[in-house]
Amino acid sequence: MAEKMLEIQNSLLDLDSGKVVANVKKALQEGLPPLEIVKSLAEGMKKVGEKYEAGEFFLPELMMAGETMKEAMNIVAPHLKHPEEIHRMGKVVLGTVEGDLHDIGKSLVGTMLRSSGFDVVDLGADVAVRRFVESVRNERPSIVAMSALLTSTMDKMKDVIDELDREGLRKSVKVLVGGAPIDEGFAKQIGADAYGRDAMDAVRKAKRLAGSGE
Ligand code: B1M
Repeated sequence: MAEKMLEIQNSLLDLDSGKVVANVKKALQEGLPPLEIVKSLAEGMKKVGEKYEAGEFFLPELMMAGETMKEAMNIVAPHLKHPEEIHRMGKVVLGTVEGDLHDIGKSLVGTMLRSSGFDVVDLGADVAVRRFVESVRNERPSIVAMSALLTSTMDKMKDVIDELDREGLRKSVKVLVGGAPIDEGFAKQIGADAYGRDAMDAVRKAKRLAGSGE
């Protein structure tokens, strides 16, 4: 299994989307756990990020890897679902905050939440503060989940919380935050209810917030 997982990671690092798709399909056919495939893709993406930081990759490579990751996730996602459990855990409104176009981690969190039984309303990336607030008003979720990947956009999370407060909606919803620059301390500082370190931790925290966590 470890070898297959490494193949998936390496094909993503090689920016060979055809090979990534083929490797993912093959892994599914061979019965490898879909969750392990997702973890391999996320690990591959992390390494792509490291290459970018080391000056070995540039924006076009990042974009290519991002698109490939999404394509691969679309193939794996249906295999993660357990239809009989869907919608039992409550509703989550999810999005990447305003000014921030990074949506791979957010989508991964959404996929994992869905496969754990949450009904996820994914607002996408670059979601305006007002849109989060209106969605809380209209969708009546039990959790609003926000992702930020840029230090310049993370404060938008506080703007959403403040706006929810002003509109009298804060008490009706729990706030879950995450993303590379976010940590427990920041989450506390802005008044969020929980911080998710990664997609798995986000599910764990969402379950806890929904009252059925470990
Ligand atoms: Co950008 N980017 N990017 N980028 N990018 C980062 C974030 C950066 C750290 C790279 C770097 O310089 N080292 C840096 C931010 C620096 C900072 O703010 N401190 C950066 C920059 C600067 C930029 C631009 C400004 C570059 C430019 O234009 N000059 C620009 C900004 C555009 C904008 O948003 N307005 C930009 C653009 C892009 C691309 C479009 C090319 C592409 C995004 C494609 C897409 O998302 N559709 C991109 C990418 C791919 C990255 C890196 C390389 C990888 C991000 C990623 O997808 N990781 C990233 C460097 C890095 O992270 N090492 C970088 C894989 C993903 C699975 O992980 O998103 O961290 P991640 O999600 C994790 C956890 O964080 C967590 O769970 C996920 C998985 O377990 N998590 C949550 C995320 N959301 C959560 C929510 C939760 C809980 C957990 O609860 C709700």
